[in-house]
Parts: sequence; structure tokens; C-alpha cells
Amino acid sequence: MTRALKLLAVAVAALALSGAVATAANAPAQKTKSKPKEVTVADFYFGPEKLTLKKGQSVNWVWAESNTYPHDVHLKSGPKGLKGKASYSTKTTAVTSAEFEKTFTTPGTYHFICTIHPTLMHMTIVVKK
Ligand SMILES: [Cu+2]
Repeated sequence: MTRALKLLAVAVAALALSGAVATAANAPAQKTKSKPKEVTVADFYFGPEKLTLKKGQSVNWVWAESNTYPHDVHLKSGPKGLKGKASYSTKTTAVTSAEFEKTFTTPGTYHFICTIHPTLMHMTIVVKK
């Protein structure tokens, strides 16, 4: 093995080690919070179109990299007395490279649309008590 190769091997080993340490340090935090459910925002659908959550679970909308049109996530209707309604909608549209995460703490039925393609892109989220 040449000197340069040896140095490279040491650097790779160090990187792998630091990665392992970081993963171990993050593990307890991941246990306390359940992973968000992922919804794909694509031309021209939300996938899946229906989700059932437990109170306190989160949804992460992820814009597909294959998109060629802009989309948003907009709360059309939610449970009665829902507070902070505006926080359930994105403020802008995006084509790709975007995510929107929201935690649901109020039980009930939520209807979401893309305001640009409301007849094609709609989804329902039911939050159980
Ligand atoms: Cu759209």
C-alpha cells in the first residue's frame, strides 16, 4: 500500500467511526418521537390520498424530484374549533426539493388540496383520539 493510500484508508476509517458515533448519539431522540408519515407531492396527486394518525403524530409532505409543475399543501377544512389553521398550509408553492412537516394534535378529519390543482390533488387525514 502506498503512503497516500494508507492515509486515505485512515481517513475513511475515521469518517466511518464518526458516523457511527453520531448515529448512536441520535438514537435516544428517535425513540421518543415517532417517525413522521411521508406523503409524496407529485404531478398530480398526493400519495397516499388517505392517512390515519394517532394524536401527536406528524406528516411530512415531500415534493417529488420528478415534478414539472408547482404544488402546495393547503388545508381546505379541519376539525371544528381547530386553532392555528394557517399553519396547516404551505405559504408558497414549490416544484421540487421541498418538504412540509406538520404535527397533528387535534383529533378529527382534515381535508387538504393543492390550490393550483384542487380537483386532481386532494387528500384526507383522520386523527384519532
Ligand atoms: Cu398541484
